[in-house]
Formats: sequence, C-alpha cells, structure tokens
Amino acid sequence: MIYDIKNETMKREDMENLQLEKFKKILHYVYKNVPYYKNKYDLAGFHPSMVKTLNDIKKVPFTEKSDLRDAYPYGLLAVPTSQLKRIHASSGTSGKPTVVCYTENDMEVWTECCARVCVAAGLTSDDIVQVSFGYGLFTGALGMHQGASRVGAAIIPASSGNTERQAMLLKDLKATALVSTPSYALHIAEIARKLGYDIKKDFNLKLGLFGSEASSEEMHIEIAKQLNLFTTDNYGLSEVIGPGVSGECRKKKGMHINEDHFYPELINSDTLEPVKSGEVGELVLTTLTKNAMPVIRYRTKDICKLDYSPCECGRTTVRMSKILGRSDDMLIIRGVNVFPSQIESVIMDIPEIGSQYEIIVTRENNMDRLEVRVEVADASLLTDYKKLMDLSNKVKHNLRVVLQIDAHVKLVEPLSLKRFEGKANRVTDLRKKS
Ligand code: DLL
Repeated sequence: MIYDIKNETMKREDMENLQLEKFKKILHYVYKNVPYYKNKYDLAGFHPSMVKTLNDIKKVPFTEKSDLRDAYPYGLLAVPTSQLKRIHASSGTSGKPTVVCYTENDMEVWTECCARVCVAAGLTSDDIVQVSFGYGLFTGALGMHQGASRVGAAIIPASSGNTERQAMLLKDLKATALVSTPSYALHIAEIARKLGYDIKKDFNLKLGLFGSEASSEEMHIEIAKQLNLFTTDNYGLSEVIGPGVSGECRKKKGMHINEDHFYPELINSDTLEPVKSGEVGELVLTTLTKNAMPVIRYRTKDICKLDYSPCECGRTTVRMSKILGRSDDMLIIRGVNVFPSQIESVIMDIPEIGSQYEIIVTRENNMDRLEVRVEVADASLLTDYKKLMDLSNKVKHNLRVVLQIDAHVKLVEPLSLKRFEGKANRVTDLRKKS
C-alpha cells in the first residue's frame, strides 16, 4: 500500500520541478520572516533571487546545529508564537536543548509524513501499535503516535522504560506492531525471555518500526529473529521535523525520503561540495513546506548514500541507505576511520556472542587502543579457557577484516553490559582526557 499515491510515485522530472518551486518559495519566506536568515545571507552575499535552478542550490549557505543553538529558543521562528501548536526539543550534548516548533500546518505535514512511513512499513488500520519511545519533548513518540493514528491503528502509548511492563503489555494487549529504538527492541526481547515468555507463542507482533538511532542490517536480522516480526528502519531528526523524514518499505532497499517536503543533498563534509552520484556523503536537508521553523540546507552530519532509481514497491521517491555513521561519530584510531556501525555488523554476525557491545577507546604510550566488550551468549563459556580464547580470536579476526586494525576483545557475562531504553550510547572515547 502507498499512502499518498500522487506524491510518492511522481515522475522524477515533476518532482524536481515541484522541489524547485518550493525551494525558491521557502528561501524568500525565510529571508522575509526570519531576521537570523536575512542577516546570515546578507553577510554571505547571498540573495534568494540567485536560485533559478536546482543546481543553484549549492550557492545557499548551510544551516548547522550551532545556528539553532545561537538562536535559542525562538530566534529561527518565522511566525509569532501565537501561531504555534507544538514545541519539542532535543537534548543537546552540552547545555541548552535544541527547540523545534510547529504551526497547525506543520503538525499536519508531520502527521502525514509519519503516516506515509507507517504505511510503507506495512502498518494498517487493523494494527495495535505499542509506542515504546519516551513520550515528552522527544519527537519520536508523539510523531509516530500521530502517524500511526492517522493510518487508523490503535495506539498503546507505553512510553519507554519499565521493560517488564512493556513485555506484559505486548502479550496481554496483543500488540501487532512495536515502535522503538532498535536497541530497546532487543532489550525488551531479552527481558521477556528472562521473565519466561515464549515470544513466538505469547506475543502477536508482526511488524517493528525502528528508528532514532543507527542499526545495521545484521541487527535487524537479530531483532526479527528474537521478536519474530518484520523489521523496518525509519529516519528523521528534530531540527527537520522529527520522525517522518524517511522510512523503509517492505522491499527494504533503502528509506524513502518524503522529498516533496524534504529536499536532500549529499555533500563531502570537508570540501562541502556535492558528492558524485552514487557516492557516500553527509546528508543535507531543506524543509520545503514547514512554516514555523524552516531549516535551509541543514547539515545533519549523518552519512549515507542516495538512490534515485524507482523502487520495486512502486514509489519513485529517492531512497537513502542506512545511516553508515555520523561525521562526528567517526573514530579515528591509529589513523584509520572507524564507524561504530562497522563494529556492530561484525558482532551481530557471530552467534556465540550476544547483541550488546561497548566500544572503549583510550591512549596508551601515545598509541590509540580500541577495546570492544561483548557478552558471550552462554555464560558457561567463560569457564572454558580454550573455547573462550577461540571465540575471542574469532571476534578479533572478524573485526580486523572489516576495520583493518587490531582491537582488544573482552568477552563478558551475559546481561552485564549497560542497556538503553532510548537511544543507545555505546562509545566511550577517553583519549581527550588522557
Ligand atoms: O531521533 C527523530 C526520530 C524519532 C527518528 C523516531 C526516527 C524515529 P533526534 O533525537 O533529533 O530525532 O535525533 C536525530 O538521530 O541525526 C541521526 O543521527 C539519528 N537517527 C535518527 N533516525 C535514525 C535511523 C530523532 N533510522 C538523529 N538510523 C539523526 C540512524 C538515526 N540514525
């Protein structure tokens, strides 16, 4: 099923014409209504009238997270606060959160975009959806809640946390779909098993809509196996709208971007120039239709690829690959670029170890040291020295093949590493302090 046939199956040429018209309009709109943008553009010698073709977009100055921070809380608003209907915020790494605002029309666009993502994943009005994202300022829970509601599904607003109760609700209320971070889905499965549930018999889940953090294909396979459901990945970010930017269809060959609302570009993070077609780059997004707080050429820092070929599902919207990492997540270890997602892929592929891991980077004698901690699947292994060494060497070898560097592997007891109810944070880089 396709939620919005007209906009999701448009011919490329028609889509580009639509995007150009909307892009020009939003540029004039922010120039007129947001002094922050006007000042920035004036200083850069840029004027919206300089954009005549999609190719001219590269002349438009970028927007970054620091702009939102500098303009905290309402400096990027294009409308008076009396026109706002919702305010969300994402927690920043330092100090103040990033505030994002919605008018009534923005709420409608957001809901429609999340509904498209839900339908692409296979959600229908017959479904019962447990939303296990934290409700609150975070955009994930309310955004997906609204989208699934629009599709006509029944919503269980479970929020995150109290994992034993999550498992009980899944069983008792016979939820057919789960919305959460991928790491939390795995944790729910783990607790359910610990409580003695037989997931195949006791749960009725068919579909997982997972997003808000990076997850490898291998991790999805693991979740599908553990929760006995079909997994899908969906992507978004608060600054742009929240969830609803893109989502996988049942073909699982990339996440369809709602590109009549969000104009995507890929740039080289160093040169800031567009990458060549088919190459990996940093995703830059422009909101084409938002009224309260449009963002223009927003640098997401998320690294992916774009595929403009039409999908077997019938949609023609451009597909973004899974997020391969964030440009600011990339670890440089002994000069080699390492993305945590590469480590995750290796770990998920080895059945004798669990799916939880931690990455610790330190510096010893001026040398970077990478340690990967993983849980063994079966605790008895920890007392069998030979088997333990064999497994440790296997993990080390597989990591070396992918990363091209040696990692120290520490195998630990099942259930001993930290679990996350929201976005997982598995990397500790202690080099800055040492
Ligand atoms: O995480 C919005 C969202 C909620 C998307 C629920 C999907 C589902 P923020 O908290 O602002 O917003 O975090 C945005 O999370 O820049 C990515 O780095 C990361 N991210 C979001 N979805 C994915 C995904 C929400 N599917 C940041 N894969 C983004 C990888 C993702 N990373």
